Amino acid sequence: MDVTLVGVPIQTGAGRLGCEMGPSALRIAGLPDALRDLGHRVTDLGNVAPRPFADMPHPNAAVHHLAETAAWIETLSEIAYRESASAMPIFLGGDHALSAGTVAGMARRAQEKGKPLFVLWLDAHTDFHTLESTVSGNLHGTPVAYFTGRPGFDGYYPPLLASVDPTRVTMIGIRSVDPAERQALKGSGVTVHDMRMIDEHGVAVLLRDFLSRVEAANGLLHVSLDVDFLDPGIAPAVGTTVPGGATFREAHLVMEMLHDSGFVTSLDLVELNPFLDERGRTATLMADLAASLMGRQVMDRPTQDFSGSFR
Ligand code: 6HN
Ligand code: MN
Ligand code: MN
Ligand code: MN
Repeated sequence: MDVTLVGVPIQTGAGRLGCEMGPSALRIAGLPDALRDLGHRVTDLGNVAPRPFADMPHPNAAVHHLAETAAWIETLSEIAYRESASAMPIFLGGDHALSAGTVAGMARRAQEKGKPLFVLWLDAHTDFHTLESTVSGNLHGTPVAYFTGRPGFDGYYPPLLASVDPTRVTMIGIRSVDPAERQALKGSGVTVHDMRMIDEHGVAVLLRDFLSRVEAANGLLHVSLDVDFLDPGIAPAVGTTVPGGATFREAHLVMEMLHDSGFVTSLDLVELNPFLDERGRTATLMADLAASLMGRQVMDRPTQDFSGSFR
């Protein structure tokens, strides 16, 4: 498969510094070579930069770095749309605000192909705030509201050229939802599978149901993997850890099922903050998960870890 890696060193959507090092850490963890070893033709665009921006105040005083984040979103929407014409784009984040752009661009691509876009949101959080409802002001809490076309972004984020039908968005791993998000999600059509659903049914049942809907609709599928989907015990390198996340085995199973489905057309790897990592273990795990999604069997993992070495 033709794969395009896009480094997205955005950190303005997060509440603390460090995500801008994410793309480097994912590369150092060996992701590009792991994909090449699987037989994919990999083009790495390197790290991209947002278009120029000017100050943009918002009535919600909590909101910070709005102009820079909006510039990123506009640039990424263009890149996702452009690159998905000829390859599967994999976005190396960078905080989760980037998905407002990548998913918007993929929605445009899907529209042009006359196919529906489905989104699998693997996260502890629902990221369903608007610019008005966010309390932290951290814009990584807003991408899903934006790309599903909720009002409240006009004049701030770039105009949405194609939106994602909320009934085609499924979230798995959820365990931290703010009151305003909970309210807005009710009746929105978004499918929210919290950790209890995983405990009671197993992640495979939930995912199989979603994948059968993608298949029935012959859709495109965008996967957005937030580091905090994973349990902080195995993935400490994220600014928004929440206890009780997905295990190594659950996460790999999700990736392997996604690979087997053959439906995934674009991927975000987001929220990795290498400043908070322990000897690169979270970066390595994220790279391993991406490799599983791209076809590596968990039993084929290298017995020796070459990540970080020259070879
Ligand atoms: N993420 N709901 C919280 C907030 O600040 O709005 C957390 C957001 C987390 C963002 O998961 O990418
Ligand atoms: Mn600042
Ligand atoms: Mn997130
Ligand atoms: Mn999260």
